[in-house]
Amino acid sequence: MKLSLPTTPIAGMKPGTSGLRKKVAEFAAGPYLANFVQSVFDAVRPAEGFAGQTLVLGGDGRHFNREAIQTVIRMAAANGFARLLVGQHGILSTPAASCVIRAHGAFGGLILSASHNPGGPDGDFGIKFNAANGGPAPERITDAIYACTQDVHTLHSTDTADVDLDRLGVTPVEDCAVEVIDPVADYLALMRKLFDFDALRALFAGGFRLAFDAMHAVTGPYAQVIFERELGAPAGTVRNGTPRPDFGGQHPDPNLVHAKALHELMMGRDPTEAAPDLGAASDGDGDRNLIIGRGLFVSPSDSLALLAANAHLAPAYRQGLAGVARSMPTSAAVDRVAAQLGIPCYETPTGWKFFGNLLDAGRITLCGEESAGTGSDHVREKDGVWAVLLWLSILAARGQSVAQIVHEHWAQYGRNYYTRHDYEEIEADRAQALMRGLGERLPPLLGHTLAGRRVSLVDDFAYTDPVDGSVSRHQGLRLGFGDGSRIVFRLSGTGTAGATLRVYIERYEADPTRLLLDPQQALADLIALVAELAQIREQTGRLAPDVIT
Ligand code: VG1
Ligand code: CO
Repeated sequence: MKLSLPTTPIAGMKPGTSGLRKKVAEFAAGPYLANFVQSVFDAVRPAEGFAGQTLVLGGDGRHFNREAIQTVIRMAAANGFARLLVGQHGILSTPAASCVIRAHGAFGGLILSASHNPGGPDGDFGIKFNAANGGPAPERITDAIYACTQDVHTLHSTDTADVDLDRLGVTPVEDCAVEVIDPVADYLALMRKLFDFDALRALFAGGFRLAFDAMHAVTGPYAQVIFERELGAPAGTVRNGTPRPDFGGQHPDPNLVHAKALHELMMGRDPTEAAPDLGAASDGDGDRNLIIGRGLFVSPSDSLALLAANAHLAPAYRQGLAGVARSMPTSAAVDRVAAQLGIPCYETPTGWKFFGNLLDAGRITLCGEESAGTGSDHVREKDGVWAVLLWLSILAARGQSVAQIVHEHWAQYGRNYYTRHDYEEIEADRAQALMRGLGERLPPLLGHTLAGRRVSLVDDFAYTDPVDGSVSRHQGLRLGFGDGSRIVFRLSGTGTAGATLRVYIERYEADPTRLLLDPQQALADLIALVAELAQIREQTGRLAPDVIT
């Protein structure tokens, strides 16, 4: 029986960089989740309702995933959807959800994930709405959802029993056909179209070794099917491949701190195993990729540039790229490739939702972020496993090591030395004060010389979407120098405790004798300048960043 349940609005449900993320305890309390889900439906419901429409549903398997899915199933049915496609065991990686939405002409999807945030009962939970193009809702929609959360008074649900998420097949819930689907099938079919699986099978048959760390998160099933079953990589290629609600007690953020074991292995510091040819890892919901060659970490910004320069080696991109895009704090390495290729390069605010219009309009084929996200027009999300397949395709075609390819790239284009320093869980007030202080101190520096460089740009980045003209302001404080160096400050929009300050530092080097420095050394003078300008130690008490990438 359908139920209409009264509720009252709950404050603070404003979606951030990528959906709404809160502590599990907050999400699981009372009608919190239901209020948000109802608000999404209220915000996106067409005049004719959801009759005949399909909704895609799945998550990254973290704590509270299964319970949340049952709640959403009942609410989607009561709100009038005709059909629900739910990943078996409640699993759908973010890129796979995007793929399923597109493959089945769905109205949209709800993805249950807090992505790279910690999981488990004390960790984080999250939810985001993706539209019919398969991409994260643009700000126009997330603003509308937020407005609805402040005015939600009735929850539509049912009193039906839980759907068995482990068994493939269709279960009716009220008038809605709830179909539990294989979460890998559509995605695998798409990857087969984009890449030459025979060439990749030959690569592995020739003894190529990949270490893929799924971090006990959602990519395990995808990576096992694709790398081990389809491409013949030996068993054990995929590590930590079983999704766990607590991610095995680890933090599913593929960076050098949380993927330390993989990094040690690739640097040849694991006494039990020789370094493989390629090391890769993904995050909680499978949209990020970490790439490490034998003895060489590839920064995500460099990886984006390298993929852009070599994408034509994979069948899907043989015709070349229409254009590329990167988020503002991502290094300008890809800009150099775009200039060489004679294609446009767009600079967007942080967060995948800003790439959607460019992809839909066919203006770009490839895009990425410094935070280990890379993707293309095959879906409307960043895609970790796809990025590894593209890297493998390039390695197979060129027959060189990761290090050789990277070094040749730097020799041709020069190197954008790059680092990101994260200060996590700073008290929110202090972080705001620090940003306010910077907002006041930076503008008068225009035209001055700092660290031997002339300050040529100071602003708070604003973006005008070239497709729909929408404007997004306050996307990060930028300090640019005449020689192309940059420092960017912004506060994270994905955290759930306090505030995280991200400082992005970049410098371009063309001198062929100075391409192999340690980035922290190569950027030392700019890093010292950051300390002086931002007064991080004085304002936060922090002596060093929590994470350096
Ligand atoms: C971070 C990254 C951003 C990324 C976002 C979602 O956002 O910086 O580039 O798009 O996470 O990634 P923020 O606001 O914390 O800097 V994921 O893998 O959490 O969906
Ligand atoms: Co993610």
